[in-house]
Amino acid sequence: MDQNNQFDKFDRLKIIEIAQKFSPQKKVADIQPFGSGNINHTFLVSLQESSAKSFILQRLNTKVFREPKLVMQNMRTYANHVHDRIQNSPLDRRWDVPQVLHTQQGQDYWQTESDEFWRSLSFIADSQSYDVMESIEQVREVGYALGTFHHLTSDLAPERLADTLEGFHITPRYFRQYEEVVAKGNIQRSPEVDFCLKFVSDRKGLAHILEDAKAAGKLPLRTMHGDPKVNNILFDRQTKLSVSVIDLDTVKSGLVHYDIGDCLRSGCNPAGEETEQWQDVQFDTELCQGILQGYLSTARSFLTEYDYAYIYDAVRVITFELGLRFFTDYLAGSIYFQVKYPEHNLLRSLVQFRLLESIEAQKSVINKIIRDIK
Ligand code: ADP
Ligand code: GN1
Ligand code: MG
Repeated sequence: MDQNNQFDKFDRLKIIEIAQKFSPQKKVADIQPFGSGNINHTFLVSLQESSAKSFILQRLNTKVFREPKLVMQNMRTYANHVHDRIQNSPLDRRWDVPQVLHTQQGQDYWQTESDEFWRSLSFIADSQSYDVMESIEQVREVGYALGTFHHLTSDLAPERLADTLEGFHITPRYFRQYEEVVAKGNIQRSPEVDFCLKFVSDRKGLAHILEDAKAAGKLPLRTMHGDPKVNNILFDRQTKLSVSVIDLDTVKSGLVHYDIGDCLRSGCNPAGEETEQWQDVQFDTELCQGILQGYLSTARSFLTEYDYAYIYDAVRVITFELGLRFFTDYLAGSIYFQVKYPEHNLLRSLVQFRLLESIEAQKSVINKIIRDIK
């Protein structure tokens, strides 16, 4: 299988065979690549019985998640916690958690002879995700979804979750990795690369803001999602309400600010993070207000004064961090994020850096939105 989720006949038959392990009773009809994630390979599995429910099959990227069994352990801890919490105090609307499917041997994964790690999840019924937000109603739902995730896990002690990806969202660490890659030399210069090098050098100071606040005890460790960009939130096709937060591989102990920042970064960029028109990228402050309204409708109860004080920093730090991660990966030869062409990660970093410039230019508007919404 190549990096772009393309697969040939041989792959297809092999993947169908693997999918069958998670469906001991019903025969698999077909598999199709699904979604647009940058890390794992995702397939939608359909079954021959037309009334039977399709499910999701994923090959976990074990270069990223080196201990995939811990990822599954966290998913269980999370799912059990949320199940109990909703049983004890039901939400006033539909909310689903993907169920992990088991093989006939009772395992929640299938490991191949060549050590590929596969798992299956129930398909969240009648749902769909979007790569780019289209309306205020939609972004309010995105905010609601993240707020609900934080609300439901606010009493899940973060120590109960394993660290599935060491260094994930520790911005100074990404900065050190960047410096190491640059120090190796061999950088192919171009106007875009020079722009990024200068951009990062001008904003070094950003990398420490959230980690310093954590060290000073201003921001506590909580259970965080780690990756709540908009296409990891599912919407009900009929009601258009958000119904689930998926992609639970990075649920672990951390700062909820990385989540809030990531949700704003991805939700307030109407051009989307894959646009080729990077120079036109803008941070939309109306969408920002919508996301925060939705978020606070469920998350207000556990936020402190410091939490509010760091929301603006959260959005600029995470945007910087992601731009830095894409740029470093480009310089290192695109070994982490899946790419469709050699300059893909460079373009992605330009999009994030341009978004950050737009955030910086609207600092006072964003801070006013945060003040008014508290
Ligand atoms: P990645 O880590 O590669 O981003 P995801 O877990 O986010 O993988 O899955 C990729 C896409 O597949 C999602 O954006 C979503 O569209 C779809 N998807 C994943 N899991 C489910 C599920 N349980 N139900 C419905 N759709 C899903
Ligand atoms: C990756 O897996 P996916 O595509 O939802 C990445 C996130 C980035 C995101 C940018 C484990 O998310 O951190 O913000 O790409 N996930 C991991 O699109 O690194
Ligand atoms: Mg995803």
